[in-house]
Amino acid sequence: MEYYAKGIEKKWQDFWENSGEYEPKEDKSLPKKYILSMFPYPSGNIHMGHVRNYCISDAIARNLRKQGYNVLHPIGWDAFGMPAENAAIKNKTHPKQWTYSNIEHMKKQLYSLGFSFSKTRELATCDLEYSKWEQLLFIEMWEKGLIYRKKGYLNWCPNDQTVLANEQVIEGKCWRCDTQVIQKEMYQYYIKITDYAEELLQDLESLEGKWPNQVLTMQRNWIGKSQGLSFCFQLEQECQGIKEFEVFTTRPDTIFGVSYCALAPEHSLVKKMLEGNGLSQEAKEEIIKMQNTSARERSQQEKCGVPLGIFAIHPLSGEKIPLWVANFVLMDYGSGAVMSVPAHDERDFDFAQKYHLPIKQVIVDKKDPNAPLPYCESGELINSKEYNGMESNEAKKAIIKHFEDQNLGKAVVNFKLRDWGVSRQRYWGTPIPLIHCEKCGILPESKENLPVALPEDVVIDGEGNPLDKHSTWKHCVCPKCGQKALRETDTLDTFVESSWYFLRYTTPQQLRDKMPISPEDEKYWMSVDEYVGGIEHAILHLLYSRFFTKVLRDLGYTHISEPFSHLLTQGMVTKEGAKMSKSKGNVVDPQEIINTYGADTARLFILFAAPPVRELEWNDSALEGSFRFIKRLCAKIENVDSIQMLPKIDTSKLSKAEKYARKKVYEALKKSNETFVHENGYAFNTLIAACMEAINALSEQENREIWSEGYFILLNILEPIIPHICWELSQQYFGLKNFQVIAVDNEALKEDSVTLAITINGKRRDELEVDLETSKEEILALAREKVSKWLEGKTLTKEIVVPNKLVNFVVQ
Ligand code: ANZ
Ligand code: ZN
Repeated sequence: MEYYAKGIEKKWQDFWENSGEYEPKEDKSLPKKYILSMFPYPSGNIHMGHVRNYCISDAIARNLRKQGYNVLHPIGWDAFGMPAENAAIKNKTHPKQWTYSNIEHMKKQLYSLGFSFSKTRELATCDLEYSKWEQLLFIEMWEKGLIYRKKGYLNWCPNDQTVLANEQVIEGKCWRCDTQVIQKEMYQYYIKITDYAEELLQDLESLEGKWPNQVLTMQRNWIGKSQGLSFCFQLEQECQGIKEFEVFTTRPDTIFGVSYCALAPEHSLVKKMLEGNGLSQEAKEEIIKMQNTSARERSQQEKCGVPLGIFAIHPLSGEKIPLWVANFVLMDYGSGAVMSVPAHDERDFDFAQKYHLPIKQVIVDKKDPNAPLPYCESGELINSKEYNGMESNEAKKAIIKHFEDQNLGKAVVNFKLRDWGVSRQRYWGTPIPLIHCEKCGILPESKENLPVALPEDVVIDGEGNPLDKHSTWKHCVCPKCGQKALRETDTLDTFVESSWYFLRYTTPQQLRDKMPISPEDEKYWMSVDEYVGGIEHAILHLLYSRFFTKVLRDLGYTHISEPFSHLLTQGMVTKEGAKMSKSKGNVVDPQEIINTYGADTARLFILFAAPPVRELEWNDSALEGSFRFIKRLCAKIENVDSIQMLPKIDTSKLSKAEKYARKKVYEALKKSNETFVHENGYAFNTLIAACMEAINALSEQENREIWSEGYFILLNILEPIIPHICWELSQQYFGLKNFQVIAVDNEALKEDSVTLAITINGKRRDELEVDLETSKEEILALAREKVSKWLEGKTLTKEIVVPNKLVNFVVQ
């Protein structure tokens, strides 16, 4: 058969679509699997990263269908965001039109790869229907007190004229346009993710072994739970009404090593000092300069500080401790002030050296008492009065107890996690459904008026917020008092949309306009059994999705606490060692591959080139090789002339080559069963290699029944990887197109011969292949003959046969 990919692939894609082959079944008594790949941003064209992502999830989904599962494998579009607006500015297109036409184009590209997505569950997050329910969820969260408005300094991209989340600032620059980010004070809406910090941390335990360790660690660090002691230092002299200030430490065991205290430039005590006249003009200017630098910039600067010229009293030793302002103390962590222990903290050490402050050791490493300072680990206490000789952990407890007993301080838990700032001053996003009324304050739009839709007639020129500039859109009436009011003109961070789309997918078409998430369907489909996507989402998207799931659970929308029971993070696609990207000019366009070789070749190459978690280096000749493999499969299968799928084969009469061919086929089948298991990492590359070996072995024998059996099994195994050609060949040669579970014939896997090493006085001389049933006498006779030249003229004193391993001759 001539391999003509284009015709075959179009034929089956049409067939799958028309027969609704990949739509999930309504029957909820069937066992289910929910396989999800992260939805794409409709940038214009699919890239190799998308191809890899969907090849992996598609192979998993197809294999599960074959196992009899009811499979949900949806696709959608993460459709709001800045590129649409940037395109609008550049090309004078409307973001909506740009987005939907990109979606159309990319959809065609995806379907031309034969992915078994459910068409009826598709969605775009910019669909009005999606906005409507997202706004309803937002309002319910607002009513529950989970959303608040607060003024604060925020990252501001002067180019995009928008606030950026910390995570969207990369090395001080905007993640999208690379512009230097500045600090700007303004009102923002925040979602209280910190209310769930403890649960978000705790539940990571249930994902152990199911999510990559690396991702679990990144989430833990991001949440950043610290336990320690919070207490006050009394000032030596009252300073403009202030008598004390609070510090937070995770190392109360080092308290006798404090040599100074450091305050954030925004600390209230520092502000008071700036008002008074205790500081020199020079010092004041220095501090104001610090205040005007973003927290982010400060973290990259060299440590520096200004002495305040005032002192605090050490709560245990009574010593006088100098106070400093330091650029490394953050106002929004702990209490914005620290007790500094240079001997046991890197940062404090550098600072103390720079400003010649005392360094006092209070912890020793018992194994290495002369270790250089700073020594930052636990150890034994010295120079610490009654705590001398205690272990760090013991001392921490004792010191905390002392503070609590004396009412001087208390044990506290702090998190690094900050509330999620969700408002953006952009046009192309979900409008925040809030209204500002002079009389009633800020209140949500009434639910029956949802969705609050974006106006279409906007000027998008890259300056300011188009919704704010629109002449009429923001004018509305207050839902409570009916007076004139103003709409909120901020839109939501697009991470909000991607935090619940997987729940929305479970709702079938006919219920979509009635509710955000259908309870019965949610109950059946959730959680996601395998989530496939890029490691770049290891923190934000996955954390926000986990958070939303918990919030929606508490609002009664879902019955689960963790949305993704397994996570598979795919590696990057690289060329010449670098990630494929437009800026590097090393992009391979999937469309070209499809045009030249067909979808199956692209799929086979992607899954054969590397296991999913690894980096995948582009390789033109391997692509050619994949194409040749499919052609070879088509050519070799012509040996099959029967419609027998699994003929009864009398194995007692088979030749060696025939047995070997069956063995290779069943080895591939066994490998297939092992490959599609999360814990084994879906190593499709070794599965494909096993199929190649099986085809070679099948070609080296001429038993037609074995060909039938072999190719029937191989088509079954390969269908998840190269579906079009497998459906075509299955139809041509086996008269049917459904794929099924085939039991492994363990008899066929048995070895019928073994290779034995022949050693003389323990030294390897040769080897010998014998049938498994060969007797010991026969083996020895054959072995003696094989190594006769080494035995000549020697006296054989002993002959040893270690079954299935070796024959040893002892000679003198
Ligand atoms: C004394 C000390 C001695 C500290 C020592 C550490 C080591 P994590 O673990 O990240 O929570 N700290 C407290 N508040 C701070 C702030 N607002 N800005 C900058 N640093 C702050 O870090 C807690 C430690 O970070 C605290 O423990 C405090 O320094 C510092 F050998 O107290 B430590
Ligand atoms: Zn009102």
